[in-house]
Amino acid sequence: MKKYTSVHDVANVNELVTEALHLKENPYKYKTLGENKTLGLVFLNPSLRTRLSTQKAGQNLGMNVIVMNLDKEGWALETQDGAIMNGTTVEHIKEAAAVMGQYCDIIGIRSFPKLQDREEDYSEDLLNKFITYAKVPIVSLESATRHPLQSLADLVTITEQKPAGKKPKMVLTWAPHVKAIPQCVANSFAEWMQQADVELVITNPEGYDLAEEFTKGATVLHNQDEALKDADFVYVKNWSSYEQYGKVLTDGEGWMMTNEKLALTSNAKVMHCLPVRRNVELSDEILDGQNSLVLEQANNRTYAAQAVLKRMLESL
Ligand code: AN0
Ligand code: CP
Repeated sequence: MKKYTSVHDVANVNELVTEALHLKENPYKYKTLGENKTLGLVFLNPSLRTRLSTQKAGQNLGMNVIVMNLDKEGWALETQDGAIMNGTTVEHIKEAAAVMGQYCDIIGIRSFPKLQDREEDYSEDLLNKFITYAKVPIVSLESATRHPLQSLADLVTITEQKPAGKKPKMVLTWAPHVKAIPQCVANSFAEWMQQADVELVITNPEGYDLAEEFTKGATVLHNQDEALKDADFVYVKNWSSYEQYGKVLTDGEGWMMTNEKLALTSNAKVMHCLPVRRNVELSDEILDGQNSLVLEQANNRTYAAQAVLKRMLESL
């Protein structure tokens, strides 16, 4: 595997999920595979889970891991081709990525969308330039439009938790938030669910429909109660508008997941990628209750990352 930026980079999704589950059983089985290999993790935005789980995944495979908070500790990065750099940017991505590629055998990068210009964000310019100039395998740690390590961990969790002998009904529901949040997690989740054996229903207020390239094949409903009926899993997530790009259009009153909403489902398991705003997106009673899978999802991040890194190490 030479890059991991979306589900389209995965030759066989089922095999990758099985690999992650095997690694969960035996995390140190390949502890010499990454010997003398360096994993660089580059962050342009905050992170708890991605940073720690991917670091741990590399260490479980015997890799040396370097973490760089490029936004705070690096030189201000220029990405524009042909830029006259007489302003605030100090270093061009051409040199920065090439240099990091010399120090690292595999690089992970996190770079959120700016949520100003839809075309710019959805072109994945920074991620693509990084791939071009670093010249080593690149793992997305959440880019402008997707979060594929999260989605793989989510699919691993669903595989572990799904009811036997039944195609589960999965509802991805929009939830309220206090600020503008990327569409990445929802886009990526929808894209991965198309490859899984689930019935996918997406529910969000009017004006919050995701881009069709991610949702085609799914049922999209603007009535949350109707969508939640008989759900086996509910994936809760906020995102800002794709249509009125990056905007928060409503305070989302009535969209928070509560036990009252859960009563409409088939005793659904509740998922969220974290970090979660308690009592805004999800109620305390759900997060502290029996139906929450949020900690299992976070735990599976390590084995999802390990499965991806193992594939990359094998193809170096
Ligand atoms: C980010 C997002 O939703 O894309 C990261 C989640 C993994 N969340 C926030 O900004 C709160
Ligand atoms: N879910 C997730 O990616 O969390 P972090 O932003 O803390 O890495």
